[in-house]
Amino acid sequence: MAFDIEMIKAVYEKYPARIEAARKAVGRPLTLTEKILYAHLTEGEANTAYERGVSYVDFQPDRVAMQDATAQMALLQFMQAGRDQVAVPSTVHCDHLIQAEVGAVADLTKAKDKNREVYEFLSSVSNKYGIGFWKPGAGIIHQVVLENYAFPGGMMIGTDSHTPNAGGLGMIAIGVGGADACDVMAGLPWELKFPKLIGVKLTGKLSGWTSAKDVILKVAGILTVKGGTGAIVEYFGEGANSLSATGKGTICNMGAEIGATTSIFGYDEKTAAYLKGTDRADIVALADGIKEHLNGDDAVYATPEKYFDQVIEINLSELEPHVNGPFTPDLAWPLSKFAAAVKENGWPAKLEVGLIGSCTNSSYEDISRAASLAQQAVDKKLIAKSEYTITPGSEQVRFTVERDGFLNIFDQMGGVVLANACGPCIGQWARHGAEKQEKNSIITSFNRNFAKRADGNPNTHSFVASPEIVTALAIAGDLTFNPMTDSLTNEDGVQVKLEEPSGLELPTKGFAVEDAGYQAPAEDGSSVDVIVDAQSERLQLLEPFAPWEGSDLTGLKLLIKAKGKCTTDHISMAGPWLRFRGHLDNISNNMLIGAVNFYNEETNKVKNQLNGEYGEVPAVQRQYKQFGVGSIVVGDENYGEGSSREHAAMEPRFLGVRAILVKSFARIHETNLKKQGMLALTFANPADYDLVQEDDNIDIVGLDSFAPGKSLTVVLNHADGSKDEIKVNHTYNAGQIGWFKAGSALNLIKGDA
Ligand code: MIC
Ligand code: SF4
Repeated sequence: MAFDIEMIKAVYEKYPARIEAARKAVGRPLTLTEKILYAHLTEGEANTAYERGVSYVDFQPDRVAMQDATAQMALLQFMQAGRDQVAVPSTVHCDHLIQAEVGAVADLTKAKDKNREVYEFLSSVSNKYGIGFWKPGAGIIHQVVLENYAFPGGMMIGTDSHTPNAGGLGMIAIGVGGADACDVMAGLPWELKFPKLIGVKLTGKLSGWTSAKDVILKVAGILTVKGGTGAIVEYFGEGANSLSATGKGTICNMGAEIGATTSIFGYDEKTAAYLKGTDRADIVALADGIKEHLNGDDAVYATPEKYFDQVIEINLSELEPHVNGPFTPDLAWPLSKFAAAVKENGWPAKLEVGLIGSCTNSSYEDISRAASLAQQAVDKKLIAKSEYTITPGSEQVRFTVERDGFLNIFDQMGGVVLANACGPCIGQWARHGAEKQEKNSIITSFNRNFAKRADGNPNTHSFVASPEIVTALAIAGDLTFNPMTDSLTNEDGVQVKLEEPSGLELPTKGFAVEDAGYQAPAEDGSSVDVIVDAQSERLQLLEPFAPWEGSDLTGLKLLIKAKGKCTTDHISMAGPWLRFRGHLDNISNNMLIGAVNFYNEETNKVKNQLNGEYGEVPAVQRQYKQFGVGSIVVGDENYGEGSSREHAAMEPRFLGVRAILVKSFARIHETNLKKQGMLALTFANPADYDLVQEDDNIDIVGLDSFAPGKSLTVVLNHADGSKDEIKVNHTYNAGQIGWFKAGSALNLIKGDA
């Protein structure tokens, strides 16, 4: 489990020379983001001044992390790549497949039994190829990575969109699809379009009810769910240095909700304290040696407008607690305005459940501050009106907060401790009564709140706030309660107020754990067998996708024109479908079932153009496949927002969809489509979305001269014999066009194995 100090040393050794060369190449002071990126160029890449938002650059990440729901597909691809061992330190974390029902112990036992086949597969592949394996119960990927592997100035990719959590410790950590992870584990460079840079200057200091979570809730309100697309967000200023390392992690984690490539903080005393607290003083010793490279240059932070593409300033001393939602994480309400919003919009004011923890907010600081409120509830004879759950992010945190008495306090307040796993955050929640689809409200300290995400009920209004606010609102059982101003009536009929929360950034007695849940791989895994049962409904070996046939694509049927928000949760739903993440054929039965059909405003009901009847999206598409008819999916803005799950790209590819044509894409999803050999296209004129009609037969013309920067033509042949010819754009570079032609990126790697 030990992090690789030799690897970190080797990374740091490269820093001075590389930073000097980079500074020379760009001819000006550097941001922290640029330093880390330039320090991680592949050996062959000359230091040139890369153009932000334009140049594709090859990087050499130091680590790869995968979680169980995405690792299955990543590793099924890696198994085809023809390598004996992974080329960089990599880990697998079993966290997504554990369903929350009654409480940690029972739920974990049940999950181990139900998911045995998948865990055995992941554990044996890890063992064989030299990958560290974190067993179910060990914790959620991002928390375990923060505690064990993240280091300042490092670069990591992870098959989960919240991988940026490690930015709290000064690492460039980026969420990717499994195919990208597969490349890096196979020793290939990792390609990224050089990002734009957003600077967030933090001044002042947090106090009272406000916490680090409120910084990102506020930023989400400013930038919206697509405002960070293609950009890295760098935080700096005295306010940044005042935040705990785990608080910084929370902010970086939720940068995923604004579509940012990643977010990052510089190395400071809080980083060092957390590294020491998690038994990594030797990293501190090394980092101190190259300190000046682990922050942006002073000149950059003095006049940030000159160096960042956009600058936002937030004064922490004036920041109010926020509540964001429902249904989207960027609908930001300062606490003082939230009660009125609840009333005006008719959202259910009665709060059913408050859920704290998850990968976003389960640090020692979060738990201790929430527990200070729970303790007050007990002392002041307040009975929590809502149900209340606590999801620890790792066994180390859980063990420590239990030792320090916090779990006992939650217990007295009626809270239920769930397993160290994703649970309700990803719809792994057997919420009793959810099937009745009643209108209700919940509030979480998680990061996402898309419709149906937590419990499958489209009428659950889910809000996001800090663990402190979640706890206070759960005690009140009322969304319109403002703990800063309002009182509550206790069991004796007395009016009482909750005092400001208080807590500790790090445990005074240090962290402790009995069994962290780590399994090291075999030194030599060549004799380890990986077994995939051909009859399995959960795992299926992959068959390569067919290469491009060499001609234009004509006569494509419109499968669906998706209206409005179409996240990866709409394209490939999680919750009950997580069980099929290792079986492409079976999981394809959820393809686009959550997307809203533009023509009838319904989900999972599209016109089958072969017989004119309406059917479920996967079934209609399977019929097109059966008859060898290609199809196309049309979508709106920020298509594929949210998760890194490449199933959202592989399912349409597998079922014979030939192209996805949208107003704009979310970054990870666009790359996932390209990797799987799919055409990912955008309307040159977004208004052309309106020209697409339900019965269209669609041609994509110009593929014989498919080239970087050159638009293609789409012909919409309408049912009445008329047609529209429109221009569509793409962002494929030469290498990516190679993936399209070969049928997938993997087909090319195999070729050179
Ligand atoms: C999520 O938060 O949506 C997930 C589940 O962690 C996903 C990964 C997945 O779909 O497996 C993510 O964020 O990438
Ligand atoms: Fe798990 Fe939720 Fe974090 Fe995703 S956001 S890794 S589902 S806890």
